[in-house]
Amino acid sequence: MSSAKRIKNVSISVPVLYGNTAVRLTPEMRTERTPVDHTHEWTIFFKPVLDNIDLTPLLKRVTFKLHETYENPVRSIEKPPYKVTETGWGEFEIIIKLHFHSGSELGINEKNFQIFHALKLHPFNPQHPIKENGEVHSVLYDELVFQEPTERVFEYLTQKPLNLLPYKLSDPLKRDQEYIKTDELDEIARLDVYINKVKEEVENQRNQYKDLEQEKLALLQ
Ligand code: SLL
Repeated sequence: MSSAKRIKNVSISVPVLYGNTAVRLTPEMRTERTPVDHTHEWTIFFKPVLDNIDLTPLLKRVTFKLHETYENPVRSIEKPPYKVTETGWGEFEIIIKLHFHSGSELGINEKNFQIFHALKLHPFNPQHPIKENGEVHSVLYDELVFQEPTERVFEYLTQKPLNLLPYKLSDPLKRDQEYIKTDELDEIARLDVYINKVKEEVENQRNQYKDLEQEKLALLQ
């Protein structure tokens, strides 16, 4: 059997975490090379949820594309841990790109493995308790989904216990669209808070309106 053969009706899901941590720069953390306008130190990272998962047989490197205000904005990391630590003053979007080894036996279309992460320096979720050292965490869960993997990929990824999901391609021609399933739970939690705020506000306005109506009636009497 050739290792480029695909295994039908199977997808392998690799749970991953990506995101950033950030802390305010203290005088002790500064060096003579730290620009004076920089206020924070942050780390952006990408990793499988399980520590024993080794993606290096598949992953050639991970690049983190920073804002162009940074020198050499595209940072390339060849081996785990896939992370970049920097200092700065502003928030921006970081593009995390997973570059897979090519080769028909892997059958992976690498240009589709891109993750966009909004770097957070300041607390952004009213539901997150503030950490004692003021550290901000913006970490998201996602899954790399290998649909109908080749036998080679299947072999790499099933050496350790993983999630095996039954899977059927809705459109075999669109194979490369669907590697990354975005997790929106964090966003939903944020929206929930705002929806409750809006509900409260509507209730306040309604009460104010009632009071005004009563005043009006009193004045008319
Ligand atoms: C903003 N649109 O205005 C964003 C851009 C860029 C942040 C933020 C590092 C600068 C450097 C840095 O913090 N750039 O190293 O010179 O908020």
